[in-house]
Amino acid sequence: MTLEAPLEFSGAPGSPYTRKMLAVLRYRRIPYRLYHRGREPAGYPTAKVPLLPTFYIGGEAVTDSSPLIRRFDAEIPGRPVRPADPAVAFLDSLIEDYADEWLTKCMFHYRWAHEADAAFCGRLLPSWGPVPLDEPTLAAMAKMISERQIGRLAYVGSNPTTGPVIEDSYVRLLEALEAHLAVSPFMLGSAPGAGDFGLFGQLTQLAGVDPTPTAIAQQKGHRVMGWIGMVEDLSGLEPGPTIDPGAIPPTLKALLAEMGRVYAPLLIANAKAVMAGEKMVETEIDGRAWAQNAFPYQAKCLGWLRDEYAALPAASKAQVDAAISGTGWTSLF
Ligand SMILES: N[C@@H](CCC(=O)N[C@@H](CS)C(=O)NCC(=O)O)C(=O)O
Repeated sequence: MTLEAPLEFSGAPGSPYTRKMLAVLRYRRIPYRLYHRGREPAGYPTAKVPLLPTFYIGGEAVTDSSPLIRRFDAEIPGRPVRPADPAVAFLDSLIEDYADEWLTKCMFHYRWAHEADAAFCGRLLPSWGPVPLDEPTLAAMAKMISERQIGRLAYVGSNPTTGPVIEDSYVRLLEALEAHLAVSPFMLGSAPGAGDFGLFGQLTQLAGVDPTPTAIAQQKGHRVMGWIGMVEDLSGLEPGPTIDPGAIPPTLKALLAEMGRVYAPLLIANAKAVMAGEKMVETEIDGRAWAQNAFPYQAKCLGWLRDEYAALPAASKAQVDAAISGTGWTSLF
């Protein structure tokens, strides 16, 4: 089946997943039409769980960037995002899942747990809309949005216990990315994968919008900031080869180690809590206490990663095992 262009979707500039999908569509050279959230044409459907971005496909509202990337690869020919090699594709899934599910904690935490960032973003988010706002309206919207989002911090696992774990992981990620981007244009070689776009989406905010994490990136992430500017529009890029999965570069290994260090133990503890019907996940991450609400969606993420691992051909599985050996990821498979 071939999907018809332009693809229509709604989203917002402050939504990391909207930015992720915009960059995917530009790289794929797929014509699109982006509606600002709430400004879709009359009568367009609403998704069961309304999230940004929402795509409108065949009269239906469809969310969730990861399966959409795979669907677009399958149904729109040319310039696929996902690597062709199964082992490389699996590493791409790990990176994408880390970005979408862990790095987003960093993004949401810095934005709403730091007073200065919350004050700034509370006013910025409504200002990104297409409607001019007078001061009383902007002030009221900023108050409403900040209060709502600060109230959601608990759901992403940002609290005084986890804050330092989240912030240290962001700094280490920047350092690992900086080292990797000194030797490789993208995470898995000379073509961007879903993991690149996932990281990009979160980093557009962390290292470009929110004052506290952007100041850290200005100190520690010059290549990262340059990379974000580039990934925004890769429509002119002619992709080169991806890495040899039998010989992954040490900087990629370090990056995978950083991702597995924090995200893998969370996935395991969360899945256990969800299976046991418990409301809270209480565990240790990076040697420190971690407590947050259990999150059924992330239990599904673990299931999808395990299914993809189980479906790998034997030779690819051996390559993946070698690539993730000695990292936290091995505990998942
Ligand atoms: N798994 C989804 C996550 C999308 C998501 O969480 N979007 C956020 C904004 S970046 C959202 O819509 N949150 C609810 C809200 O803002 O009301 C994806 O990959 O697209």
